[in-house]
Amino acid sequence: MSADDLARAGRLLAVASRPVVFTGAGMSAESAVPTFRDAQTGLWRRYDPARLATPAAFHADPALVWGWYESRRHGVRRAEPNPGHRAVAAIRSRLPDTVVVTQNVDDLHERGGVPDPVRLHGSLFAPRCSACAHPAPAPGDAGEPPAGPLDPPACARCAAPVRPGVVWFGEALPAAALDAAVAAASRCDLLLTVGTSALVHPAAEIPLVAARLGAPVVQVNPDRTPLDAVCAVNLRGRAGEVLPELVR
Ligand code: BV8
Ligand code: ZN
Repeated sequence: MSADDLARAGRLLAVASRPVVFTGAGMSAESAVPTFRDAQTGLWRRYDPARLATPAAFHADPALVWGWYESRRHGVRRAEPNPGHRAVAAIRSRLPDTVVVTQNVDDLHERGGVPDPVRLHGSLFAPRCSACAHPAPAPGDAGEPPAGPLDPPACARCAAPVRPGVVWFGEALPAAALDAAVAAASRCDLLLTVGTSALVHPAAEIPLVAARLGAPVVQVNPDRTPLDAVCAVNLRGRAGEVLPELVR
């Protein structure tokens, strides 16, 4: 990332009043929360996350899938927001019309100072009944993360298995969240995309909505992504290092 690129991105942010910050799993990488495609830990190393994060996998083996999510939830509880999360909160406090849209299911934006991210893929902390959708209490933090399959709790209302409150592959995104994200991208005057491979749809359309309507897109990612083609400035770097520089 060149100083000139950082300066150009800083100038775009300085004149923005309605930015959208669009984040993916790379936002939490420096908080030691593995991105979706990073090597999974322990038992789940041998599973393709995209195959575990499906209704069919939960139906076939609820304990395996619930154990995986509980292991990830415990990992997030032990993680801390990184300087990138705090830089996003600084943008939002400086520009009150900022909308943060996240694909992540951790709570690090909230714990890092953004109380109201638009959550496209749900949350690890909002389990619900797999049958009647009755909200279930988020499990406690006591004890060690499960090292293997763990039977999900039963719904207090209908006794069906409780499921993670995330959007699985093949499931529709929450309509209200998707509508809010598209509306924000449609009226933003800058879209800052951070730590996403832009491979998962329909979330990956959000930066394209902004670009198509003429808003400049600034990308923060150490690697190439399909968004390289539409961004006005490409900051090749890690969120926890680049974002604090950008908001300085
Ligand atoms: C649906 C919750 C239909 C679960 C997740 C169009 C084209 C192609 C495919 C499709 C399409 N439309 C639909 C599909 C199918 C599918 C899909 O997109 N498949 C892809 C993989 C080909 N989409 C769906 O199934 C969606 N549903 O369309 O339903 C429908 C409609 C109506 C009615 C019924 C059905 C649902 C998708 C949601 C899936 N759930 N998460 C869970 O977490 O377990 S998605 C999951 O993947 C995460 O949310 C994550 O954000 C996302 C992407 O994974 P990662 O790659 O890990 O993360 P990310 O993309 O953010 O990449 C990491 C990036 O960070 C990398 O670029 C890396 O370089 C960078 N990085 C690393 N370190 C750092 C960093 N960047 C900055 N700083 C660092 N330090
Ligand atoms: Zn129920």
